[in-house]
Amino acid sequence: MNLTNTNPPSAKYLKDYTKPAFSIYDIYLEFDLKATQTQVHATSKVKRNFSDNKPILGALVLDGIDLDLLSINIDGQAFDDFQLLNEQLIINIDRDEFELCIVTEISPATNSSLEGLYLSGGAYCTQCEAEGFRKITYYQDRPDVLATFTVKITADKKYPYLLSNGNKIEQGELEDGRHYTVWQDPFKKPAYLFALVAGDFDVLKDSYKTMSGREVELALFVDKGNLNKASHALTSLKKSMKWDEDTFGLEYDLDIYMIVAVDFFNMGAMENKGLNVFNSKCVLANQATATDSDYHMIESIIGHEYFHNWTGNRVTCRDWFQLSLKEGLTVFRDQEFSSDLGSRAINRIAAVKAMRTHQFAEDAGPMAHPIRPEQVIEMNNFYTVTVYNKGAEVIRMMHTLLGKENFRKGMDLYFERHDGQAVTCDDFVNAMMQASSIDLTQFKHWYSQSGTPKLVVKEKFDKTSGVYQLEINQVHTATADQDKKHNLHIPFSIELLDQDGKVLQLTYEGNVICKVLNVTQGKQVFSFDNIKTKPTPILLEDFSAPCQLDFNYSDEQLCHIVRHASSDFSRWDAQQMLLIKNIKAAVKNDNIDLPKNITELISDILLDNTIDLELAAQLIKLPSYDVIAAEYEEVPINSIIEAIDSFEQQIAQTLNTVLFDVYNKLNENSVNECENLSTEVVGKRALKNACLHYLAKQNEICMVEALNAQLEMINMTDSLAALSSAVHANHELSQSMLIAFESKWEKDALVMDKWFGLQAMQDKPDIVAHLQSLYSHSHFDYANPNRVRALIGSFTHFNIKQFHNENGSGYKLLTDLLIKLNDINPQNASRMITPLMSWQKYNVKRQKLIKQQLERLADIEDLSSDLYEKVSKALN
Ligand code: B3K
Ligand code: ZN
Repeated sequence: MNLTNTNPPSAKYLKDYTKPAFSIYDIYLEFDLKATQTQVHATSKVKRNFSDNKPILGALVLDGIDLDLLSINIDGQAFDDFQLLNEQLIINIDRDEFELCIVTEISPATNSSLEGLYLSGGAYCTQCEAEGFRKITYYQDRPDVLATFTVKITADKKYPYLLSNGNKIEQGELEDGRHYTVWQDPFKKPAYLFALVAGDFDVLKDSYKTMSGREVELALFVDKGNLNKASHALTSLKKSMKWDEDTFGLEYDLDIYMIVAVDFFNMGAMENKGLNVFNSKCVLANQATATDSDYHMIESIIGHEYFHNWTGNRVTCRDWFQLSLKEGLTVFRDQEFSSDLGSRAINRIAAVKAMRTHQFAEDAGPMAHPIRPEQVIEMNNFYTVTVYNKGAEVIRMMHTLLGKENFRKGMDLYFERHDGQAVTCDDFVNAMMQASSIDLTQFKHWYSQSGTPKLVVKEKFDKTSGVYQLEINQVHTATADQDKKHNLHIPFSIELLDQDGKVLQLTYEGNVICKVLNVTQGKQVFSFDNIKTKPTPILLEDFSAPCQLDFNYSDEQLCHIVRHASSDFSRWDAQQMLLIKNIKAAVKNDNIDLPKNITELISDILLDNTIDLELAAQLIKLPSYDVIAAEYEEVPINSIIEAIDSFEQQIAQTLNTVLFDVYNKLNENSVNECENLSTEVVGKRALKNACLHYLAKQNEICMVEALNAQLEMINMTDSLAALSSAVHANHELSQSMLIAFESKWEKDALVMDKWFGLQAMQDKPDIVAHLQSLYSHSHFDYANPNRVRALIGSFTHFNIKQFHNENGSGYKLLTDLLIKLNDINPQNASRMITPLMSWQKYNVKRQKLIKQQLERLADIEDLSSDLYEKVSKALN
């Protein structure tokens, strides 16, 4: 390993936080946009900070990367007492207040990192979170420096729209075909919320009347020709604005809210004040090009970015270690929004799946970190499932412990105290604690402790006394980043079902017991009386804490819950446990037959006329490979894939008639319902396509017809389901279907991403060569993260068998790509490396192969800090 040869990037620590000696409180930015020579004039008002009434001594430290420094002036005079050191500009000055003017030049056209100011297709746009503003000008690029921004943008008139944060206060024409606008944002903000966009767009406009009666202009900017895909996003925005008013009493604060869709973007979207920038994938949708899941995803991301206006923008983070302050809370808010608008159970199932597969894996691997990390090399590496999704679970636990009303009081107090400030996670918990008078001192360990707690539960029933007991043990194991662990305060929600499936009231010695048990010690026993026969417990109900559950359920108990629980989530959860248990048994015993009680259960679900159809779709699906893999220390990759495949084949065969009947019934009206997005029709499509997934395993003539008919449809959910069922089943039709799909959609980049994804999921021995040939496809572009993820991300995440082929070709393919991306776009490279990070989970042969590839990465001369942090952690 060569990682130590160069000057390695160093870590920053939470414990080292200090307030800066100076703060910039107002900035006037002027951009003269040119592809390779954009001049940026930054005029800042700077003031010295005080601590305990004493001035903080020290220089003004500004961050800057890839900037050409043209001049520095202080209070109108040229200034030269500065140093340029390690991507910082240090200004040595003994004044307490002054005006600083810095002129720099940057090159948006050659900036392929998609951070700072860059060109996406034909439009200029910016991405500054976390630390991208330093690629625009020298500045205090840290979230605790809040300033008012005024921005003048000058550009050629071939960019008709020149946008920035806040309100437009001026615009005008210039000579030689140029024009300008001036924007002013009245709200103080950190630099990471700055945005600039310049381009030629189609615009969808609307307006929203806030709860206090103010009219807000809404504008959605999309590439020319895409207006027919813009309305869902705008409708979602209005729903978000209303929901936040109804649920939290939070109103939008500017006169205009703008969203711009761009094709080249590293993440889903960015919540810049008043000017969100979105990955086009997370905005554009119509029934012909987007699936029902795409529609759902768009609604939730539009909501998420909108909700940041209060949780993130009005109240922001003191430092980046506090990222979960805004992200965990905002994910919780977007999950609640989706649950209030759609099905709560289906949304909860999706959130829990993400936790159990991705977050638990992160906790178990070399990148393990608490939701408030303590040390960071590259901040962009910490926009993780832990900070976001586990962060949201931590907020949800507080919601459970406090109850809805107290939680709302806590939110109100948080805004009352901290509006306009940059604060910490502790500030948030303190507001919750004080508003509710509930002690959250022990609970705070959730912020500093990494790892997934395991809850080992044992039951005891005494028929004579009618007492039922649950003994709950917290087990915490060391993680890569942390040896010592505390016992946590865990809200453990339960229900007890009697033999008829009725919920028993929880009592003990005359007292009613709340269903949320407060687990605070290493070992605790909870007793319940008045129970006549041994009940079936539903444990960790609704995933009331982000923990693993260890309880020795029998198949009968699990079937009882699936059949009788009143909560749809509990039914799904029990069904998962039942299937996981049996798939694991099949892995161990080399494919035992699928137990009859499982096929019966699936058949009964299919024939149930009263069940929610989307839930039924979830209940008949087998757990994914990831879910099963998470159960093992050393993952038996091929045996898991074979066991799942064998169970699917058995279900397809045993239940062939009922699957086909249900499929046909649900498909009856589908042509007329192509454009219908109601819950009912979405549910119909979901269940129908879950049946199709099984049915495609058979090459019967009726299936050939069904697959072809669905592919022809003008509804993307249906045509994609047909195509992906055919590909997964290696159906004889799959090749011709892929060709037909490509010729139909070759002009639509987002649909072509779906096609690239399916190409990569094919289980064929020459898949690596095939993927390499697709690098030359006219639609493929290494610089576009959507494309790279569609092709290679799908391969590494969903074509498990071929990616982990013991000839090592999958690992090498990914590493070759990472080496290329290290130069083009380090953030994307760093996201794509995830499947190599968990090398310890595989057999010795694979471990060796993956380590060889990690060593190759370690040897790169200009390894980015993004990859350096991950590769060094993986190899240590
Ligand atoms: N805050 C942005 C993510 C920024 C990622 C920087 N690498 C989107 C979001 O969470 O809403
Ligand atoms: Zn966010």
